[in-house]
Amino acid sequence: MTAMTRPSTLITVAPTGAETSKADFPQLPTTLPELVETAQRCEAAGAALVHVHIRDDEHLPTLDLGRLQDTVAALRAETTLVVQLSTGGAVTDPYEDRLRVLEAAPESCSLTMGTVNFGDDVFMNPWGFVTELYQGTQERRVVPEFELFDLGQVAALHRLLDVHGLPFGGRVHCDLVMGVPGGMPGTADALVAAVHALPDAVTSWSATGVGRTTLAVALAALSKGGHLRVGMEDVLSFAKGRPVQHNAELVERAAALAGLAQRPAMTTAEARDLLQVRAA
Ligand code: KMH
Ligand code: ZN
Repeated sequence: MTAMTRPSTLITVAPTGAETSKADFPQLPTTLPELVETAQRCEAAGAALVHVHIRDDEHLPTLDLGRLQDTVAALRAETTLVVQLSTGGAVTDPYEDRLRVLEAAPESCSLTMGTVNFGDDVFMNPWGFVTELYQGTQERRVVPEFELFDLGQVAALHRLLDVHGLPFGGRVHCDLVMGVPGGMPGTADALVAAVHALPDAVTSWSATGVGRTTLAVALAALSKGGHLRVGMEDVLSFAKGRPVQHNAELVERAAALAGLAQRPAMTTAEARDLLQVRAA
């Protein structure tokens, strides 16, 4: 009998986001030293990729290019994590600032495949912006992670790949962002539907469930062979009545679930190979 080898699990940590305020949640990492400390602890706990939103001196979301460059440099110096900058930013960020994120030369960036209601706001990603950003990633050799908030965005990913070809590196990695009010629900049924609709060119996918959908989505993702994203961008409660104290707690739990599924957390070297990011 031959032993069956199971692939390992890419754990992405999204430690900060753009929506939660420092005043409401002081343990949110918003300064560069806090972000670096968080990244180091999360790497030790099993994370291989960090999805980064940064804040200014007032702890408000910013896409300031100098700060982004300093952040990429610090994370590269202090961790071996794959560094992914958010091009989503905050719902108020102008398109020009979101496009300029690529100038900070991350290995990876997020790229959302369409406009979606986002709670009481609207997260704007019209087709022209999506294609301009995608072509920018191809020119600058940045590996995009396609963020999919609903099934319509999966259809848009088919269209993008058909019209503009494969990303830099040749791999197609997606992240299902589930449970956002306005997007697809964070359920196993929705996850299965989205996974079945993915283009054949997709080589890997992760999923994250916002808020109380976090565990249902993580368990469904592992069952369907997907990878995991966790972090305080997406969830602030570890359990009912128990706020998250540190992003590493969420990574540790994700790594434990992946271990139970016999698909342990992958190393950062394995993540680089999976995503085919360019050499730093
Ligand atoms: N903050 C949201 C409006 C991304 O990082 O690309 C967008 C977001 C997605 O978080
Ligand atoms: Zn984000």
